Amino acid sequence: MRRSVRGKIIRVNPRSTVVKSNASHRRAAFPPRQNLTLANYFRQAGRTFFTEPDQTRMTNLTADDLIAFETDIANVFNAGKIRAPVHLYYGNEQQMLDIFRDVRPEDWVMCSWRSHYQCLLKGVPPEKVRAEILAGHSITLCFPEQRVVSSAIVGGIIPIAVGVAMGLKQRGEKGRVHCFMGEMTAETGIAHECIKYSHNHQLPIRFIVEDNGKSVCTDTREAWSQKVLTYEGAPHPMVIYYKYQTKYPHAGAGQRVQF
Ligand SMILES: Cc1ncc(C[n+]2csc(CCOP(=O)(O)OP(=O)(O)O)c2C)c(N)n1
Ligand SMILES: [Mg+2]
Repeated sequence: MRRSVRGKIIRVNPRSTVVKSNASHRRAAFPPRQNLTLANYFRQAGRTFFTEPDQTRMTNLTADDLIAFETDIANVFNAGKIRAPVHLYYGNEQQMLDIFRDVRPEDWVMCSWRSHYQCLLKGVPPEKVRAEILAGHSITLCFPEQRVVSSAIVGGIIPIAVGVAMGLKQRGEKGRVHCFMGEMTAETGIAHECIKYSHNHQLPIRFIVEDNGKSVCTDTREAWSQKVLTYEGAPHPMVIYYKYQTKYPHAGAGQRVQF
């Protein structure tokens, strides 16, 4: 275990860390971390709005399945067979599996340009996700049937996610919103406003900040001259924050491909 400025860092798997916050929003003592999934960890700590039991995972996919999917896409991309950008995940499989234990079929999953794992874990058939990626749509994958929506505009998906959550609340409909964003996006004004608005209106939404340390090729902390990012350690009751180390570049799979 290592310490961060705001709290204790816990190892979830060798490639990644989750930060336990000391923030004042905390509603209960943090449980010991051993053998806890990320979702259970946050739930027991009173750090999630969603209190349902978590046998809701919609697929039987494993971390290895997720990695194999991205490896296949990387190979196809490097072979020059995808004539559009791809943004691959790696190193956050366990956190994604944990987060999706608290995602139900009626929920909406809102994503950025990097969304292959979310589509798979929300139950879109892998061959359908693959076909869309090969057709050049990786950066804006939308599957209305499974309630997955993406936008490749930095911050673009966040107000849309808030609107969906507001709609669900106003109509009294079942379902919640899970809005994913990178750590640079989480520092933008639109993210801060949307998170504040959602909290003040108690909307059925949570925000997941995925910190790979980079905004394209720029170090996010250096860019902001900020050692600890705003939601690092998730010092907000509607935010789940996790850190991961990817082996892929921001876009593509490591080989220059001319479209
Ligand atoms: C409005 C807008 N400006 C710039 C870009 C180019 N752009 C794409 S991803 C990105 C960096 C985002 O970093 P982060 O939020 O940390 O997400 P990550 O890709 O690291 O997961 C930028 C600047 C964009 N897509 N939209
Ligand atoms: Mg990033």
